[in-house]
Amino acid sequence: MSHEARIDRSPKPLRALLVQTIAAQESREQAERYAQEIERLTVSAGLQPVGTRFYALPKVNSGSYLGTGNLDNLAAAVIEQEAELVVFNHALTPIQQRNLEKGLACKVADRTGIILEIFAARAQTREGRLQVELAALLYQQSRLVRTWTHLERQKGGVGLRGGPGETQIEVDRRLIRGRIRQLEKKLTSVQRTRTLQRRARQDVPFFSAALVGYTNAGKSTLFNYLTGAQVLAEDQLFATLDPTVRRIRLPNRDTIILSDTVGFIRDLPHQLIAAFRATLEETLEADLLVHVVDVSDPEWEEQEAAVLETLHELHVADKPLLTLYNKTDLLPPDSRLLTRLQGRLRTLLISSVTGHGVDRLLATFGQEASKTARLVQLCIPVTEGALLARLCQEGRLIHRQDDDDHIHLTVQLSPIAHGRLLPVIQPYTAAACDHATTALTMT
Ligand SMILES: Nc1nc2c(ncn2[C@@H]2O[C@H](COP(=O)(O)OP(=O)(O)OP(=O)(O)O)[C@@H](O)[C@H]2O)c(=O)[nH]1
Ligand SMILES: [Mg+2]
Repeated sequence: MSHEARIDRSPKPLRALLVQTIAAQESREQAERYAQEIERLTVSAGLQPVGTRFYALPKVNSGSYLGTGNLDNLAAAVIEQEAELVVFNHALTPIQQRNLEKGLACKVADRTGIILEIFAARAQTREGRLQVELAALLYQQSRLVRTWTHLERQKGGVGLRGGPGETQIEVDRRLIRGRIRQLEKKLTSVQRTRTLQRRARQDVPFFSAALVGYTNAGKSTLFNYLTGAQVLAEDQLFATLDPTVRRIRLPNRDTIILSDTVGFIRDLPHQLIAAFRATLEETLEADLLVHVVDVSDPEWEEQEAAVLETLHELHVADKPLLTLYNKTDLLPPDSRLLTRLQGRLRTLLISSVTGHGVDRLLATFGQEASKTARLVQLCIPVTEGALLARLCQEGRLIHRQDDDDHIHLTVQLSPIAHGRLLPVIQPYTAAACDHATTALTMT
């Protein structure tokens, strides 16, 4: 057996000690909820959390983030817990990261690094992988970190294991700049192809809705419930990365298009937004944004606000928005929260697991779709069977009445279908038809 073959390709998860600070205006309870989130992120990143240290920190220390006293305490905890990595639930500057690594004699990752690591492991499509790699490089670019191993890895991520020495750093920097340029070029070309495909898709005359929301809110569970799709829905953060699109047939027989995409998170690294902007913007081109909120999470209000802020950053905050308060099955039926949320404008209470409220959701989709739809009254000769078939396929037949020579129709069309069919249906609009009938009676 060669030496290469004996190398363990699936090493044990690194033991990660978590650090959560409590800022001056924060309560211990809030910090504990933040700590739960970083713990789940750490697990999603394939690490093994071995405990959390809390530090009340009225002011961040620019050199070591924590200040000397706290740092000594943390260094002792690293030894005690046999931690191989310390994860800060905050953004660290490159200098802070380096000083912490020296002071703790252990690798240090920040919140952005962990999120990038998860994205790197999850990205499936070529575009997704390029975007994650670009995000990771943009993050690395400013960092003189010895931990950096990016170019040695197949996938993105920031490299939590091993890394080249300091002498390597200048070379790395040049390599990073070159690689960033290369990636940007590749992404532009992938995105150009996709724009062409999208144009073709935009011709599809259906109303479209996009699910958005905080990670783990239940978007994919709802998507699967509504479409019968098999998108990975799991109790882990950032289960979904690449967008999926499906058609759904509503009870009123309208067809709409629904998409599921990556979840958002508080303090989403801006490198990720930058790298994913093209994909996100495309998904968010929908007619309606459907914001899924996990109301069983004590932090739901903050999460809702974080999503709205991200939508703002993506310049889609002025789109029609429907809010779904999800996971209501986890709240007691007489909960004050449910009563409070009931009847809020443009919101629905649902459960994607039990299906509670889904009938109202589908009815709302129908109403929203018909808001943008155009009603046309037509009178087509009975000989125009092909046109009749096309109208039934691309629109919804509301009313039909046949006489000897003509079929009188009321058809609902989406704006796009209306635009496309206009040249064909123009001669048969009700006014044109009245004229034809009058002319006929006169002869
Ligand atoms: N009890 C309950 N659990 C739910 C409900 N909706 C989703 N879940 C659970 O919540 C977890 C996350 O669901 P996902 O559908 O993966 O969430 P997501 O919003 O797609 O998450 P990301 O893809 O990570 O952004 C899963 O364990 C689901 O089973 C619900 O209405 N009730
Ligand atoms: Mg998902």
